[in-house]
Amino acid sequence: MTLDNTTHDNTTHDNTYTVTGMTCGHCAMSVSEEVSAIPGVHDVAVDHASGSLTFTSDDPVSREQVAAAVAEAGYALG
Ligand SMILES: [Cu+2]
Repeated sequence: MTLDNTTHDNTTHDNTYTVTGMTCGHCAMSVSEEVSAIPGVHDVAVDHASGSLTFTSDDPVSREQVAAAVAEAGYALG
């Protein structure tokens, strides 16, 4: 594998959202699993108490993609 720092964009993107309707750690786990399944997404952190959802991504991820993943878990973006 060749590392080419002149053409490869190593920038990671920070993403922050609010998820509504989560009541316990299991809810947070479900959301985390669905969001983690989005290609290029890493370091997903979900806190059910505050509703916070944060993750990093290799490429920009649209709100629609996140909303779809969260909906798959049974919740919605705030
Ligand atoms: Cu729950």
